[in-house]
Amino acid sequence: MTATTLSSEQATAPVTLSLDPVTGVIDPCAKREVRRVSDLAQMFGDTDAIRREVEADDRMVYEVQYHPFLTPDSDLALGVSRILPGVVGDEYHMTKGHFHTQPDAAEIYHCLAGTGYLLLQSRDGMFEAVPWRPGTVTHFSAAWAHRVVNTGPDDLVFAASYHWNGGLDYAPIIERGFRQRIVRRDGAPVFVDEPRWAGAR
Ligand code: S6P
Ligand code: ZN
Repeated sequence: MTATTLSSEQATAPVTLSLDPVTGVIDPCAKREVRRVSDLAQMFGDTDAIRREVEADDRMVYEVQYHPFLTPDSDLALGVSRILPGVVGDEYHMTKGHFHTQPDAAEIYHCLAGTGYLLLQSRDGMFEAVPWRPGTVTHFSAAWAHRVVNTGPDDLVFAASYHWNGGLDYAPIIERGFRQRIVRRDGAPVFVDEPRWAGAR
């Protein structure tokens, strides 16, 4: 193999940042977003609980810190999400969930702290729930919508390595949701079928 030397024009300087696996804080952080109960009004199932929560204090469900490592030849990015423990109604806190619109926009999720599930679903309804604990790493292609659910007593923190320009499609999730929801029954997580998928194969 021949060694290749990049010219100064081709070379892009490496970038290093710090990530606290417990708090999910990254430094530097280019952008931070907070998602509250009202932002998830189309995702959680219990509309009365959503209304009560929004009228009370519309609390935070999760936050995401992003850092895109944009270079002339790469759009790789890091996103670190921290999902607080808790429920809305009896449904555990979770991310909205989305597909990527670019067919080659795969993603890797790394669980850093907390416990829960990664829900994966294809557009034609294949469904998988991956149990998650610190150290679990899951790769999925753009064919899979992805949502993380925190079923534990502590914050669930995970890092996402993905393509900044991969495109986000929330519409199928708003329309029909995932095939199963995770609810708290007698203090423990239980999977229940989503009625909008009833009768589907
Ligand atoms: C981006 C990646 C994550 C999520 C974040 C919030 O492709 O999957 O950074 O944006 O976990 O999830 P959501 O579903 O609210 O965008
Ligand atoms: Zn994604």
